Amino acid sequence: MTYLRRPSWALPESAVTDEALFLNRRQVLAGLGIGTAAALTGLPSPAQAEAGRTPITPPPPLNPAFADAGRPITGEDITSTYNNFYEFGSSKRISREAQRLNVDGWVIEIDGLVAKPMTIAFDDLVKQMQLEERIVRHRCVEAWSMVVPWTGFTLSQMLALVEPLSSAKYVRFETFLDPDVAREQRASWWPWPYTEGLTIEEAQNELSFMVTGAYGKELHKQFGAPVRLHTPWKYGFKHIKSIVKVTLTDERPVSFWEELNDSEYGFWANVNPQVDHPRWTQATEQPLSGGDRIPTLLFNGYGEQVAHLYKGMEAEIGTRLWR
Ligand SMILES: Nc1nc2c(c(=O)[nH]1)N[C@H]1C(S)=C(S)[C@@H](COP(=O)(O)O)O[C@H]1N2
Ligand SMILES: [Mo]
Repeated sequence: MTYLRRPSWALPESAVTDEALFLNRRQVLAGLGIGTAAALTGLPSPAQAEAGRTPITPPPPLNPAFADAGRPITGEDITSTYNNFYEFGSSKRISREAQRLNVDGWVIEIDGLVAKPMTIAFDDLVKQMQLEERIVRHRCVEAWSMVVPWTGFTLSQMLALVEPLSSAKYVRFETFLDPDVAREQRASWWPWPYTEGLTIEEAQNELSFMVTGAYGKELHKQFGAPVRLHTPWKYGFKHIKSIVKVTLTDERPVSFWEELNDSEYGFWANVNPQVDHPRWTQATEQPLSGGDRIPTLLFNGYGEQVAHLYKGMEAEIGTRLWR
């Protein structure tokens, strides 16, 4: 695919500036006793943004290993109106625009180096998976963070369905491509569709989660309905939304952000407070709920589960391996 370099105004750096302004405004409003920023900015109200998603019944059990994220859950009104979903625009305020997404009859293709490739309706896939709820931390590379109760199933369960061959070394994910629905996909400077990738070992790890719900409801469209990835030890851009295709391969996939700028958004993207982004510090982060910045943790605090995956790569800490 050919595309032009994205214009400088679309750089995430400007988004970071917006973010700081937004958070300050929230704090100011909170100080004045005025509810959410949305009330004054003409942005979608929480009720509008959350509309249309029905509660999941019966509620899937909370996995006791993920019952406490060590920080409070971030309000749904905040997380559902402050999103990164560039298909619908490069601002954080895409929750209303994202309601254009139609998830009825969603189909997922799973192919590549597998014994049983399949094209499966999302509804049929979910019925075969054991669902659970997990409360986990999310750290965006732009240095904001949140805690969300997601529901979904482990990626390893889904991979077991298709029986990966021993030659499969990586898993590549792809988001839908539909410029009529997602109008930013008409802009040629982005390498659409959005893609991401993991090693097979990362994909098989218990932390790699296919998210199909949030806050006890079917997944909000702006969160990447009907299904998105969550790998909580990695920066948020790995958490690809609205997945239509999963391919097992022996070649390391080049992801959307890596293709745009591999010196800032590498393949590994493990959260590491010691390796700054070229344009800002990663030592601390701003919770979306407001308040003071807090220290960022190595692997976002999930090292116990995943550090072993990177044994032997220690010498390269500080290089792009860890970005
Ligand atoms: N398809 C797609 N997936 C995506 C993105 C995107 O723009 N398009 N943004 C990523 C980034 S940078 C982050 S931080 C998270 C944001 O998830 P949230 O909006 O649910 O908080 O989604 C990730 N997944
Ligand atoms: Mo992000």
